[in-house]
Amino acid sequence: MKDDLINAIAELDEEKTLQLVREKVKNGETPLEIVEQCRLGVEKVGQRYSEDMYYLSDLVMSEEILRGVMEILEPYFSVPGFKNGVKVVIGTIEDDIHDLGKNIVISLLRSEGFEVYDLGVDVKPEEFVQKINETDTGIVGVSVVLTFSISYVKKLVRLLHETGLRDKVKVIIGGYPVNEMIREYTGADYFQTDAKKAVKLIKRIAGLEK
Ligand code: B12
Repeated sequence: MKDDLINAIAELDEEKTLQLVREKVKNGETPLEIVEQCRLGVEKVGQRYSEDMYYLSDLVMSEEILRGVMEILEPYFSVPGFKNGVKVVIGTIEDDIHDLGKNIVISLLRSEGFEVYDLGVDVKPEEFVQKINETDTGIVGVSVVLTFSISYVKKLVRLLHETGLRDKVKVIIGGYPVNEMIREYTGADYFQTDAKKAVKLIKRIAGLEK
């Protein structure tokens, strides 16, 4: 993978980033390959922020750049004419407002025909449970990017047990910090930090793929 796009984002060079994205699309790179390079770029922004090289305003800038990228790529995640009949409830957990990753996963799921209920950001565990009940959905995706919000995912799983829904719902968590340890801690069924693999996993859970 070439580093030009990763570096343009890491340097917060909006013009160069958008130009590179347009070029890459023209040259036949897939939207997912491009998104992955962008993700690595914003990861560098995050690193620089933790090392006090960048300020909060720079994180905001990286968000703006990534939104511009997604505007260019959106038409390539086109929604097909068919629905695959599987519902997914998805949202970013309580106190967390990071939604760029979640929105990428949603675009991909919709492009595969899933019916996605997007609860947005800062979603309380109770709201997830309410939506799962209301829509009779068997798959819930939870995005958690801030480590201090992880405990709310655990609370969501506990609530699913308490409301008798646990056996009917598969819980998949995703987001920058998640790993097997966090999956185990929260009681979720699966974790995935790669949007493409996440969609494959959800298709498998739904019985659409082996
Ligand atoms: C952009 C950004 C912001 C933007 C968010 C914009 C937005 N609308 O999302 C803004 C500026 C608002 C922001 C604010 C803050 N941020 Co911030 N932010 C980032 C940054 C740079 C990039 C995040 C991002 O969008 N990545 C790109 C996406 C595509 O990647 P992703 O989220 O990992 O998603 C992928 C996968 O994880 C997966 N996935 C995602 N969701 C889901 C869901 C499911 C179900 C599945 C299966 C898969 C999946 O698919 C995606 C595509 O591959 C990160 C750095 C980093 N390394 O992540 C810091 C970072 C996450 N932020 C951080 C912090 C501290 C904050 C603030 C607290 C800063 C402050 N002092 O106010 C606030 C918190 C606000 C809040 N209450 O949530 C820290 C978190 C540290 C921690 N341990 O919790 C980070 C890691 C930076 C750092 N190194 O310190 N931030």
